[in-house]
Amino acid sequence: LFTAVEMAPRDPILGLNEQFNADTNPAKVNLGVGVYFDDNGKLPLLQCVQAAEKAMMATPSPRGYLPIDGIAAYDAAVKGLVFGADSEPVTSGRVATVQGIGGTGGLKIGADFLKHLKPNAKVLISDPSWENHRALFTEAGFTVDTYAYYDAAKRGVNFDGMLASLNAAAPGTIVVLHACCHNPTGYDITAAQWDQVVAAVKAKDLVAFLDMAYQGFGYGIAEDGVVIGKFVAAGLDFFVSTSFSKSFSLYGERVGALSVLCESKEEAARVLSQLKIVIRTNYSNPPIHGGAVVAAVLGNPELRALWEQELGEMRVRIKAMRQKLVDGLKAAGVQQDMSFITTQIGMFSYSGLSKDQMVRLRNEFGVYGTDTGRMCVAALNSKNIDYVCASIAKVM
Ligand code: PLP
Ligand code: TYF
Repeated sequence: LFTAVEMAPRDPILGLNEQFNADTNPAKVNLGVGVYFDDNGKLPLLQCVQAAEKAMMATPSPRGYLPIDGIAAYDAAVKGLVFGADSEPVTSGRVATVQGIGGTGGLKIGADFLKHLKPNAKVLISDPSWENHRALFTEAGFTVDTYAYYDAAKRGVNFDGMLASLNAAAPGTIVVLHACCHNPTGYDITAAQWDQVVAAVKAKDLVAFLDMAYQGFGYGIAEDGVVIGKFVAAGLDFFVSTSFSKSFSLYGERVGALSVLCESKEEAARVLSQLKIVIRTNYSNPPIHGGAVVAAVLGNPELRALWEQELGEMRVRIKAMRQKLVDGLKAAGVQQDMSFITTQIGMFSYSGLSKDQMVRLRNEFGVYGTDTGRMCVAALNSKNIDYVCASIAKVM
């Protein structure tokens, strides 16, 4: 039966993890996968999460099936975070939100629904993008192409190219946009540029699919959500996937969501009914724990404040590590101006290092980043920063 099955390539990022785990170099540093570690190199278990879990354990609840679209309080909390609790889309009831298995699950529910809705549409992702965007939309049956995004020479976004790509897209094309903290480059477009993107999406009748995997890691929860308001103000219907993997440090609980903004409450009810079919035929209904924790935190003013504080601490620490990286590289003798690292935002830095340099970093120094030169600055800390800087300086 399986003789003709070919060996599939490893996931480029998760494959690196395996290689890192097998590395015996005691000085090794994993800047490959996008995971936030604290200054002690530990994966945080947020205080707000611990407090919510403690309260949940004090009154243990039975584990019946959840509704297909998940915990109602969770879905409501997601709507509030994404659109604003008192926003018109939420109060008018024209947002359909379903709990998803991580942000990836939210993306896949949206992709499967879109395949029914627009079977012949093409999908555009940024060049480059999170690799799973291409794989996920391809597996959902779409032809996936790219829109211009990264400009290596300029160390920033090729915005004219991005706009030209969008303006050249056929009506109905699905455009996957990183709402904030672009993965992998770390370069976001400005608020004024977002206005132009929104205008292009509207003028060309494109379908926007916003991926929000890092809300709160850029400038703050509300600040990072500003782009959503721009699409709402333009009167567009669109998709938003949410991930709490990073913002709650709940990676393995697989907590995410999909929200679809519709024209009316009645339309949202019809869309929701279709999203439920996608879910029902894939995994029936989502797991309880992660969604219950997030709903408990977001639904309690004290815990929510604690979450915002802890998320703020992660955000501030990442920014401090960016500055330390710039300063450390200079001190280690790197001649080139590396200050672009502090103009990037979120968990990643596109370092501009070549594949050869990244391979040397890995093999000679045990410093792991992707072949594309992406490094997770959220995994730097006061103990490994000097070693990382010295290692990069040697390969440069
Ligand atoms: N979208 C982007 C841009 C990401 O970087 C990630 C990474 O985790 C995801 C989606 C998926 O998030 P999750 O781990 O919650 O599935
Ligand atoms: O880009 C990253 O590193 C994170 C983690 O298939 C990740 O988004 C990487 C690969 C993958 C799932 C998550």
